[in-house]
Amino acid sequence: MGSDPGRRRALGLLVSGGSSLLLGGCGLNRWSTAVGAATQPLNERIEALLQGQGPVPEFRRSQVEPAALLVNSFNGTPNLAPESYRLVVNGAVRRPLRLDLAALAALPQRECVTRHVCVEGWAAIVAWSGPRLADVLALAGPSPLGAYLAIRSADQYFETWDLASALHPQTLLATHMNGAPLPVANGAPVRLASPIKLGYKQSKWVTGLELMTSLGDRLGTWEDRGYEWFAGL
Ligand SMILES: Nc1nc2c(c(=O)[nH]1)N[C@H]1C(S)=C(S)[C@@H](COP(=O)(O)O)O[C@H]1N2
Ligand SMILES: [Mo]
Repeated sequence: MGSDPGRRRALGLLVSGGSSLLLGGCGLNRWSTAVGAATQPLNERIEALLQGQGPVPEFRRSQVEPAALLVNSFNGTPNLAPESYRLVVNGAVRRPLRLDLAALAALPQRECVTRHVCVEGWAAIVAWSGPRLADVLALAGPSPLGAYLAIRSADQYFETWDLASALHPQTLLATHMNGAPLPVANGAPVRLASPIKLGYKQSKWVTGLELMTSLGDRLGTWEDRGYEWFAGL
């Protein structure tokens, strides 16, 4: 942790009102970017309250929009061999894991037909399927002190999430999209998919999950360049 927590808290209280209450779940706003990490703990609590933990209404399978989902990759397209793929789950857990694709397929499979929203101004209804992220984390025995999740990807993309959003019942580690195996361009073999976060939170080519008790210096590939951290929808 870079900054002294006492100081962060004080700054957060000072500037919180306008930034988090008025601008709420918007994808990008310069005000919250400017105050950035200083407001984060309070922002997060307020956004979590506004959002609640209930499931988002879903679409019908007939409503998926395959052509509307634009590929958005910033660091090339890693090709992960399915046989040697392992998902590392570590950090504040009792049982660090290295899961292969068979282990993920053995978990209960969910399908969520939800809207993917990119901050760049496009959206698409997609049917994602795979295990719930919550079920994968549960296998590792998360510590009660775990509060954040760091997500590493094979293209060096990096994300951090609040644990409540990671445990949301519609947050999946998707291995399939629109009824077919996930295409490489969309993150095969495993990507995050969730209707409660903007597209840039939804890491493709996920190789590592680390449960953390506090956020470190890096918040995420885009967040570290000023994009909003919570990025709730
Ligand atoms: N590893 C990784 N994940 C990523 C990205 C990326 O460049 N690398 N782009 C993000 C952005 S901005 C969006 S909108 C979605 C796009 O997903 P898609 O390419 O499957 O449409 O992936 C997100 N996850
Ligand atoms: Mo995006």
